[in-house]
Amino acid sequence: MSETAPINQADADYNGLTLALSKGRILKETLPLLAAAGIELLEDPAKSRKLIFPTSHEAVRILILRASDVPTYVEHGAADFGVAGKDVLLEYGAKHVYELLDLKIAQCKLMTAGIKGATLPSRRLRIATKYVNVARAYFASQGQQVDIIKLYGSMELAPLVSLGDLIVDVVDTGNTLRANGLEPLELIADISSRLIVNQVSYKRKFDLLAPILESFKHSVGE
Ligand code: PRT
Ligand code: MG
Repeated sequence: MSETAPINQADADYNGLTLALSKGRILKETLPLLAAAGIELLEDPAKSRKLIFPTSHEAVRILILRASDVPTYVEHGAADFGVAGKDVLLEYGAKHVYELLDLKIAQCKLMTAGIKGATLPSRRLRIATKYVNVARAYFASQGQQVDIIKLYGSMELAPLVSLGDLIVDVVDTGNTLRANGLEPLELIADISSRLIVNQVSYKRKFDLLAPILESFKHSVGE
């Protein structure tokens, strides 16, 4: 491992490993796993407008993306590996990547939620969510046809202004639901973040990847 990162980490013909992460809780909870694998950010992404970050590991650079873009970068090989919530993988599908490891971080639950104590109407329900595919599949599995209203965020607001009868969202402490007079209803899936790897990179860059994967496995107790 060299003292300073080589300057070619931002080059288009970069030949090392590119790791895709998202800002926020995934970045925060992935940092200790990276440190254990000898990978440290040289700069704090929270204080930078950069999107490509060199690391202390000369063969690893990090991309900071929107959480929902991580599987796309890995699928297309723009990143060799990445960390993505299972909710994102379920929603956007990630058929062409290897889901190698449950990192057991950023844990939460995908749930339905609605106004506390409210009785649901007997007509076809309207579901406000950014998880349109997950929601459709879940209600179909319950034998229920629903209308989906696609949102990009702040799902908790929707039922309060009659935009939908229920929401589908990830819930951690439940504080956000409670603060808005909502309650969690049905569990759709337990969620944690997964390590995903591009299928070609897994073969071509196995020698570079293997020690990092081993370290991650060790860190999460597998
Ligand atoms: O924020 P952005 O639109 O860019 O994307 P994002 O919201 O998907 O990213 P981020 O960083 O917020 O979440 C990344 C991943 O973390 C998600 O894909 C989940 O796998 C996981 N995760 C774990 C969570 C939560 N816990 C969580 N609580 N993602 C979002 N939340 C939200 C939740 O929707 C609620 O609105 O946080 C809010 C607070 O939750 P409570 O229940 O603790 O109040
Ligand atoms: Mg968010």
